[in-house]
Amino acid sequence: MKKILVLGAGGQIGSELTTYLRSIYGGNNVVAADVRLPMIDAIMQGGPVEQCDATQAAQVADIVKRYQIDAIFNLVAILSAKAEMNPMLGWNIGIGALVNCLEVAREYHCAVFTPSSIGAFGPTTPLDGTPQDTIQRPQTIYGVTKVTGELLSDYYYKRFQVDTRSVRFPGLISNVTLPGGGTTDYAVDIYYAAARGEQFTCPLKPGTLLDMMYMPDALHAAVQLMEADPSRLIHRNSFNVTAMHFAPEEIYAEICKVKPDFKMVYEVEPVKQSIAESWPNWMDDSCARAEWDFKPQYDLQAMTRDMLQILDARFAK
Ligand code: AKB
Repeated sequence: MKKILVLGAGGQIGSELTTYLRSIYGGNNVVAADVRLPMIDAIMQGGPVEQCDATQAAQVADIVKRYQIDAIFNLVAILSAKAEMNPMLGWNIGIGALVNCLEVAREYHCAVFTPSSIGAFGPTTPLDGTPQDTIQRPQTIYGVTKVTGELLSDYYYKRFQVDTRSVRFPGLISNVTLPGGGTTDYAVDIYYAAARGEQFTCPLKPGTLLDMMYMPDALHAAVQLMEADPSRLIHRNSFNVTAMHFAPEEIYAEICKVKPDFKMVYEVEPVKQSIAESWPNWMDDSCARAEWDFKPQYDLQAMTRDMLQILDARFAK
């Protein structure tokens, strides 16, 4: 990758991936694009910025041509719980951006990374040790877009040799930009509540296991996969990747080791609960480890210490 375009650069992943990519490939070689400007200062000041509605093919093509882009990180999506409120919006944004990226990539010879998700699985998937290749019958529109994305990306690779690669991200925990509209968002919100000294209301039942990952591991995984030796890749779209899995009471207990007065109550949100119950408890990511050496650094304890240190410092100001 030499000239990179990040679509959805203002979102939860994009706002950190852009800075990470610029630190590796140089500020001027990473174009940050989003439908809404301005984005955070670090992005606005760290390199080129473009306003782009990724559902408009001409806008994506124009940026790719002008900057001679050779790799696109397509992060445009409406997350699971929000997409259930407006399924057609979820479909049109997710698939609209994806199809445009793939077509532009075919014409201008770009590689494409489009994250998939644990949302690509459903209740008939084996939920413990979810295999790399298994049943994928999601019951959310978000999941339907993710499975479609995996299939289309593989199709463009086989049919047109577009270098498409992807991971199935679990819930991502981060402290720069809030996610918004996801089922796993509670695992971000709980840290903000703890750092602010507030009681946390958990939208999922005790015992609801979900895969999770701290953002630094997710950024590293995305770049590592895109730089991986293609001759080692048996799979492409998409690899299971995970770093930890826990239920609400487990992340709460970990936070209480640092903040013993922290309080959590449960107020279950039925849409989120039913989505969470249809997703894996934990995935088997051995293919990612074998084919491109995926190896996350953060477990629940290390992530909790880091999140609270960063958020405590921010809210103390
Ligand atoms: C969501 O909860 O919708 C996302 C995801 C797991 O893809 N965080």
